[in-house]
Amino acid sequence: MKEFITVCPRNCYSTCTFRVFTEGGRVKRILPYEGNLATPEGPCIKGLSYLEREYSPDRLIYPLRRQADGSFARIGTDEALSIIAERLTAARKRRGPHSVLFYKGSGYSGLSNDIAGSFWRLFGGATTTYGNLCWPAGLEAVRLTLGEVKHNLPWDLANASMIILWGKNSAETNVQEMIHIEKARQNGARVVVIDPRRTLTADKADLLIRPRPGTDAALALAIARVIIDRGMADTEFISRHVKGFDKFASSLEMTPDRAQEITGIPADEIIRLAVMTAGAERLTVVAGYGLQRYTNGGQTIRSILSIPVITGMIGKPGCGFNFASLQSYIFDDVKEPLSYYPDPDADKPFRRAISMATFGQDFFALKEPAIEVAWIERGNPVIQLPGSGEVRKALDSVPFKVVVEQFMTDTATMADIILPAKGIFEQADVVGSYWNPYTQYKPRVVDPPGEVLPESEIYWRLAQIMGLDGSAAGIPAPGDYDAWLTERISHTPGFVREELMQKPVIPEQNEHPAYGNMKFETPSGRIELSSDRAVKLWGVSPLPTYEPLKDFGEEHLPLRLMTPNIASRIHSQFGNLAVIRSVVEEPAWEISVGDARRRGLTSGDGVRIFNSRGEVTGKVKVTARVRSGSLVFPNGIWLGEGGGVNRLIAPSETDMGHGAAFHNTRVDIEKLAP
Ligand SMILES: Nc1nc2c(c(=O)[nH]1)N[C@H]1C(S)=C(S)[C@@H](COP(=O)(O)OP(=O)(O)OC[C@H]3O[C@@H](n4cnc5c(=O)[nH]c(N)nc54)[C@H](O)[C@@H]3O)O[C@H]1N2
Ligand SMILES: Nc1nc2c(c(=O)[nH]1)N[C@H]1C(S)=C(S)[C@@H](COP(=O)(O)OP(=O)(O)OC[C@H]3O[C@@H](n4cnc5c(=O)[nH]c(N)nc54)[C@H](O)[C@@H]3O)O[C@H]1N2
Ligand SMILES: [Mo]
Repeated sequence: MKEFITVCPRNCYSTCTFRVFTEGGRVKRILPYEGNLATPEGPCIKGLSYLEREYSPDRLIYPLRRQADGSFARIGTDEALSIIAERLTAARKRRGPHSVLFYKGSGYSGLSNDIAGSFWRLFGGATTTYGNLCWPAGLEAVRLTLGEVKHNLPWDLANASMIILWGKNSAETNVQEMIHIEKARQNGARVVVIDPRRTLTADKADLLIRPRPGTDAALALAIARVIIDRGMADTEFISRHVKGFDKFASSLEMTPDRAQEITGIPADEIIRLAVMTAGAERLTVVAGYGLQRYTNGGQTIRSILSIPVITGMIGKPGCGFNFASLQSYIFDDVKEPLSYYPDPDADKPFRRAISMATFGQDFFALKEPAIEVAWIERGNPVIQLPGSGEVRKALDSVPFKVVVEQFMTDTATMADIILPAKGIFEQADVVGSYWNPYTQYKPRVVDPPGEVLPESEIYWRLAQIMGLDGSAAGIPAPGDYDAWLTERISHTPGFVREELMQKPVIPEQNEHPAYGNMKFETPSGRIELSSDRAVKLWGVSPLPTYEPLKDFGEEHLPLRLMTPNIASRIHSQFGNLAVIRSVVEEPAWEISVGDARRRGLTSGDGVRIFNSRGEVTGKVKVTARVRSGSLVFPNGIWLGEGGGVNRLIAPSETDMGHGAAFHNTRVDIEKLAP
């Protein structure tokens, strides 16, 4: 058997390194790679399922074309590309390049993704999206405060004496982080989880605090106030490194009593937590992404970040604020979250952009030219975008749609032509991570099955058919792809390319502890508790504040809908595989015991969940793990399996960063007539 060291390119914190073995040109085995200190125990169940995913009988391996009766039939690659080229050229000729929509999701990470951008530039531009469904409110909050988005090495968590997992469910969404949290616990650290739900992560913690969803800023600001009032702030650190502390301190009207009213957490518990936090020798606050998917998400993250700042827990081992660390992206500038910043119009006239968070309404507001061709890759917008009812209508109105996909997803079923997408083992690439500090090389391990082409080759061939010079535009010819990749990774100082091609590498410029040199890339060069930039860019207060959630006319509905991520999937991926199906329960709508009793619901009942946007049906599960006043259903479930939660979710942006405020949603639930 031949052995390779490779990496999982999914949009996930862990970005696990693993060893893969091939024999006779087929993938045979997957084993851990201990050399990556962040992910030494090997991939999760999804990583192990790549054996099945690669050879799944459901995988799309030939181009398909929609027939008059709506079904799909196989066509040749040349024919498929010729039809697409013709439609693209015709649309551009008639109404200009902005009549083509290029939509990319987060389904695959790697430098090769840049080739799509090269193609659409060469084409003359396109209509595309700005913002991001995932994390931008928090990214922006960290950037406003600390200047850059980075944190200590993942295994440095073991040095913390107190860890607050604030709205992060590592046991499901970053399983590898649990290794380092467990080490910290063995070293005597206290672990606190703050989450409205009792999560699998909470089961492993010393303390669980369950605020009402969307109220964490009130909790954080009350904690800050107690710390300051009791003289427990680190005044020396503050005077040397922090801008706006006095303003912040005098703005703090959030008493524990007031926070109790807002969050539902008893005032004395808030005071106890504040004292424990301020007394910690080495505090690391790990904030997840779920709690910034609200209309107040950015301000919430700024409020939480104020705690390690006023206690001087920045720039030291075992300390810090872990939201994301972008230090492994040394070959790319993580363009998407940055694309609006500092200049939202930098890319004009190349692109006309609509917001991802409000895709449906923005689409219909587009004036000349209307969209004639849509190209969708690496994403499943029909179920993953908020307001998915409008999204479907929008795509329905597009005369010609191309979807590049591995499986027959809900989005792929809307295509006119489906091009089969590459699997993880079929093209070399370089993959960064927002948690794992290593930059990683992903070798080509096997040939693609059937007529699968990587996007780089699809674009190169299309350019050829359209009479465009792909090579000059940075789209490598099929035989030149490896040279293209090598070239991309050859000019970065402090980086050894040969080493990278053998094993994961932590770039020399990785700063640990993060911000250890106490230089902050903010306008003042200090940590900014008060930020003029926040006012200028996003129209929020210069200080962290608690802002009540917007309810979009649904105030009368009693339950808040939370749609977290689960261990067995990455969003809408993996749930179709037999090995995954064999270990997970059917998804159900989780409700608290009290809320269930008031409605006469028992586990297993058929239910209807509704608000003014529409309704979804499914089965209910009554559980003490959900807080009263909320309803929980995972995102990423396919329509045929009872998914479609995003139909109930209003398209709306977060307060900063152009994220999607998925969790503001209010709903009610009732039993279906038997
Ligand atoms: N297995 C698996 N791993 C994944 C993913 C996946 O789908 N599956 N997705 C990857 C991606 S793209 C992302 S963005 C990350 C997301 O991973 P996480 O950051 O963990 O995000 P979520 O699951 O959305 O939310 C985490 C927790 O926030 C809680 N939460 C929701 N609202 C609030 C609130 O108002 N306050 C507080 N305190 N907590 C709240 C939820 O109950 C949930 O337990 O995971 C990545 N890793
Ligand atoms: N209600 C609700 N909705 C949410 C969220 C939430 O918390 N609640 N979370 C949001 C978040 S954080 C995220 S990141 C998004 C994720 O939403 P998307 O970005 O749409 O990602 P996925 O659902 O993972 O779908 C990715 C698709 O890419 C395909 N794919 C994989 N590899 C390749 C490849 O190499 N080439 C091509 N062409 N395709 C490939 C996969 O088969 C899959 O169908 O969902 C968001 N939606
Ligand atoms: Mo995400």
